[in-house]
Amino acid sequence: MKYLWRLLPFTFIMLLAGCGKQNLSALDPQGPVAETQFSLIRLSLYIMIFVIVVVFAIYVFVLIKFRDKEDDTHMPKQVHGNKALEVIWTTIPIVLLLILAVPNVMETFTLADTEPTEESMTVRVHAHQFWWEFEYPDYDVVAGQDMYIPTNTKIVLELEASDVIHSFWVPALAGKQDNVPGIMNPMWIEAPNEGVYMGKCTELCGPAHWLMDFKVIAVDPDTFETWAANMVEGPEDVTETGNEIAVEGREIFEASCIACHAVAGEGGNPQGGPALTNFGERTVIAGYLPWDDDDVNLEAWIRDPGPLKPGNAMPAVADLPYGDLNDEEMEALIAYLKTLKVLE
Ligand code: HEC
Ligand SMILES: [Cu+2]
Repeated sequence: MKYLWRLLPFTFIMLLAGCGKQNLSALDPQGPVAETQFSLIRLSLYIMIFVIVVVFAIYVFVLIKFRDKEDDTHMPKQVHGNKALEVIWTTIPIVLLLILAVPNVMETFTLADTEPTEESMTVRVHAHQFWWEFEYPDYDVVAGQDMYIPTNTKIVLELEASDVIHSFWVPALAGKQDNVPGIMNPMWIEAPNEGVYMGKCTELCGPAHWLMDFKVIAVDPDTFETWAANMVEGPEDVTETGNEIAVEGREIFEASCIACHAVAGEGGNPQGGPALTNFGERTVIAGYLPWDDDDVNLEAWIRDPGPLKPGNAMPAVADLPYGDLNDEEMEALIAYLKTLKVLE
C-alpha cells in the first residue's frame, strides 16, 4: 500500500496516451457505423445507471428507515402480497427493456445492411498469420497492410481468413468482427474524414497475434481513384528513372522476394506475403515496426524477420535464392523498396 503512489506516473502516462489523435478508440466514434454503435452503448449505459441509482436509493432508504432501533420489537409489520407493487416492478423493467430493444433491433438492420449498392465499394479482407491483405475486386487491386478507402463512401467488407480465425477491428470506425477460414463474414464501414484509422487483430491467432496491426487510410475520392489506378499500373519503372542502385536492388528482389511478394507491373505472388506495390508509402514495417530514417528496422526485418515477429512466414534473407546480402546489396535492395510508390 505504501508504495502504491509509485504507480501514479504510469496512470498519467496511460491517461496521456489516450489523448493523442490515434483514431484507436471506440469512445471517439467516427462515421455512421461506429456512431450508431456508440449511441446504443450510451443508451444501455444510461438505462443501467438509472436502474442502479434507483435501486441503491431504495436500498439506502430502507437501511436507514428500518434499521434496528433501541426500542424496537424486532418484528416489522407483516404483509402478504401487494398488487400495486407487483404491477410496478413488473412494468418498469418491461418498459426499460422495450426502450433498449426497439432502437437495438432497428439499428441492427442498418448495421447488417451489407448488400453492395451503386454507391458502395467492396473490399475483400483476407487475414493471414500475421498480416492483412485487402483486395479490391472492382479495381483489380491487391494491397497489403494499409487499406486505402475513399471518404464518405459505404465500404462493404468481406472478411475471410486463410489459416486460422482472426478478427478485424478498427475501433474508431466499427465494432469487431471475425475473419473465419471458409466463411465470408460481411460488414461495412464509412469514414467521414480523411486520416489514418488504426486497426488490430482481436482474435488470438498465434505467437505474433499482438503485432498484427494495420491501418485504414481514408483519402478523398479523387485521390482514391488515382491510388487505385496507379496500384494497377504499378510504381514507376526504376530503369526509366535512372536510379542505378535501385536497378541493382530490383535484381535481388526478383531473385529472392518475388516468389512471395507481388509488385504490380513486376508480377509476383501476392499469396505468400503482402503485396509491396506501394510499400514505399508505408510508415511501419510488417504492421508495427517503425520505419526509421536510417532503415535500421527494415534491414533487421529483411535479414531475419523471425525474432521480430515470432512465427511469421518470411524466411531470413540468407536462406533465399540470392543468398546473404553484403551491406551494398542490402542498401540496393532497400533503395529499390523505397521506389515502390504510387501516390505523389
Ligand atoms: C516465403 C515467402 C517470402 C519471401 C521469399 C519473402 N518474404 Fe517478405 N514477407 C513474407 C510474409 C509472409 C510477410 C508478412 C509477415 C508478417 O507480417 O506476418 C512478409 C513481409 C515483408 C515486409 C513487410 C511488408 C509490409 O507490408 O509491411 C517486407 C518489407 C518484406 N517482407 C520484404 C521482403 C524482401 C525484401 C524479401 C526478399 C529478400 C522478402 N520479403 C522475401 C513472406 C516472404
Ligand atoms: Cu490475427
